[in-house]
Amino acid sequence: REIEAELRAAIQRDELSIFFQPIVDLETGRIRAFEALVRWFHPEKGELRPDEFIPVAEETGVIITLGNWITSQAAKACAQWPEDVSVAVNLSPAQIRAPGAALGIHNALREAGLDPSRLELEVTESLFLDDDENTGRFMDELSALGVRFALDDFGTGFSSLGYINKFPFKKIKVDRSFVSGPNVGRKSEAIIRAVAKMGSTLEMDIVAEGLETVEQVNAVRDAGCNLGQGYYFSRAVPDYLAVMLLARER
Ligand code: G
Ligand code: G
Ligand code: G
Ligand code: MN
Ligand code: NA
Repeated sequence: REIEAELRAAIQRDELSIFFQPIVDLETGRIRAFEALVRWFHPEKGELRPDEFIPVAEETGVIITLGNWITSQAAKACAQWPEDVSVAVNLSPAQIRAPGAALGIHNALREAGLDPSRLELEVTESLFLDDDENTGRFMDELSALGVRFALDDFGTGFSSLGYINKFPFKKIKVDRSFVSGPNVGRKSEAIIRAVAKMGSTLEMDIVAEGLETVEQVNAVRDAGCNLGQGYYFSRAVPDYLAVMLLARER
């Protein structure tokens, strides 16, 4: 496929870059982490969003090379931040199933000189539809090093309470469909509240995603979420702006 070759070349040509969106402590307002979000600045097509090329990368296997590169870049950026600020990287299912998957993560951490406890890996519910055993091994091995796992897009897939019970997640990211849109109301609020209660009992962080207004921030804080992410705080920004956001609050 043409886009596959283009994607491989794009990595070489430096057309990809990682942007960083802050994840904020809802009590203190301080940045606790940044989520790494990849962007492709195509010479002819302009800015391509991950939805437009991550699926191709997954189908063609390019995601392994691409994913290792992203983790590596994210770890290097994080190594420049204050020690209490982490970085979160999205993992595709294929990256976890690949032989030597954990090794790619180890290498990225070692190259960057980053403490594993500062890396968070985000996996979505759909990942767990197959391959339980590999997934468990991968997560246990990295958890033993101190890497933390977040269950992403919570509430969008098949119910994930079984995953929370079975796998060592430290964080739940409540999908933005619970924060804004047609399905937000008394029910969604009760669900967030229940998830947050469970999270605090299990000593997990609960992140509300897609926060765009102060009313939404207040609502999810009242419902018990301890972290928030969304345009209300900041969009994903280039690494030099991430550093400036951190400098401004310290
Ligand atoms: O960046 P955006 O804002 O458009 O992200 C869209 C989707 O692409 C999200 O679901 C996000 O998880 C995914 N995504 C963004 N960056 C990466 C990445 O580095 N790796 C993988 N596997 N998915 C990513
Ligand atoms: O699926 P995942 O959560 O990994 O990806 C995050 C996606 O959500 C990215 O596409 C990012 O740009 C987008 N996003 C981040 N904050 C907001 C927000 O406040 N509102 C909306 N609509 N999208 C957001
Ligand atoms: O660049 P970013 O990943 O933040 O954008 C995610 C998607 O949301 C894109 O499709 C973008 O056009 C759109 N978007 C960008 N800024 C905003 C915003 O402030 N509010 C909403 N609802 N959508 C936005
Ligand atoms: Mn994510
Ligand atoms: Na998400």
